[in-house]
Amino acid sequence: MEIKQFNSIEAAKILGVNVSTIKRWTEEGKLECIKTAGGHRKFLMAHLGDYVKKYNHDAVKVHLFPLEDENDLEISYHIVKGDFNVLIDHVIRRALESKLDKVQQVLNGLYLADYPLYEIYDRLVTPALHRFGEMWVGGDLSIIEEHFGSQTIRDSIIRLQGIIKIPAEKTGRAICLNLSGELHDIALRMAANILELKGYQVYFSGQYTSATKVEQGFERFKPQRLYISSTWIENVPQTQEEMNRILEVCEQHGVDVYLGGQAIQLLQIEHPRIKNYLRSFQEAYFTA
Ligand code: B12
Repeated sequence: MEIKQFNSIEAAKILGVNVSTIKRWTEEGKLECIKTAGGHRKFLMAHLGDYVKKYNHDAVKVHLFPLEDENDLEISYHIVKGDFNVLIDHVIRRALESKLDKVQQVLNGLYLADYPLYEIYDRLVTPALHRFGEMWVGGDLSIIEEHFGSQTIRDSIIRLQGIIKIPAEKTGRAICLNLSGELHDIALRMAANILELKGYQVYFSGQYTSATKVEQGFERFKPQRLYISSTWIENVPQTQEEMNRILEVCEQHGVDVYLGGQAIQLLQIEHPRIKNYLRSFQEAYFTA
C-alpha cells in the first residue's frame, strides 16, 4: 500500500499557512512529522489529521478548503499531488449525488493550489462531463441523473468564478454565445471564465442566441471578439444559414471569431474573420 506523505510546502498549502509556520509548529510539538536522513520534514496524513482535530478551531486560515473529516484530508492530498484520475472519479460521484459543496471543494482547492484554470477545465471538468456522456450512452445513467450531475458541475463552475482573480483593467471585450437550438453551455461558461481571467470584459449571451441578437450586441458593446461554442446541432442547413449571417455581421463590425465544440465540424466555416478553432481551454487561454 502506498504511504501518503507530504513535504512542508504541501502541508503548508493544505493547512493554509506559510512554510515557516509549519516549521514552527513542528518545533513546538504541535504538528508531528518524520525527519529524513537529509533533515527534511515529511508529514503523513495522520499527522495533518491529528493537527486538524486538535487545533482546527484555533482559527487556522485553511487554505484549500475547510477540513472537516478524513475524507477531506484525503481529497486535499490528491489535489496537492495532482492526481486528476482520482479527482475525476470523486467529482463524478459527488456531482451525481448533487453534492455541490463537495464538487466545489475540488475545483476551489485546485485553483487555490495554483493549478491553472485551463488545466482544471481540460484535465478535470471536461473528462468528467465526457464520462457522463459515455455512462448515459452505455445505459449506466438515467437522463435525470445526467441532469443532476451536469447541473452540479455547471453551478460549481459559476461559483468558482467568484474566487478567480480578475484583472481590474480590461484588455478587450468579447461576446460568448451558443447558436439557436443549443442547450450545451458548460464549455462556453468555462471559455468565458478563461477570458475574464485574461482581462476581457465578457458579455455572456449563452444558450439560444440568434444572429439578430448578435447584431444588436455588436452595436451596443463593440466587442473585438466573438466566441461561439457548438456541441449539438439539430438542423444543419438552418444553423449554417445562421452562422453565415453571423459571419457577415462580424465582417461589417470587424469582429474576430473563435470557435469551439464538436458540432462545429458539421458546418462550412471557411471565412477570413475566423481566427481559430479551439480544442482546449489551454488553447483558449494562450490565444486570448
Ligand atoms: C451535459 C450534457 C447535456 C445537458 C446540457 C446542460 C448544459 N447546460 O450544458 C443537457 C441534459 C441539457 C443535454 C441535452 C442534450 N444532449 Co447532451 N450532453 C451533455 C454532456 C454529458 C456534456 C456536454 C458538455 O458540456 N461537454 C463538455 C465540453 C467541455 O466538452 P466538448 O463539448 O467535447 O468540448 C470540448 C471542445 O470541443 C472544447 N470546446 C467546446 N466548446 C468550446 C468553446 C470554446 C470557446 C472553447 C475555447 C473550447 C470549446 O472544449 C472541450 C475540450 O475538449 C455530453 C457528453 C459529451 N461527450 O460532451 C452530452 C452530448 C453532447 N449530448 C448529446 C445529446 C444527443 C443531447 C440531446 C439531443 C439529448 C436529447 N435527446 O434530448 C439534448 C440536446 C439539447 C440541445 N438542444 O442542445 C450527445 C451529442 C451527440 C452528437 N454529437 O450528436 C452527447 C455527446 C452525449 C452522447 N454521448 O450521446 N446534454
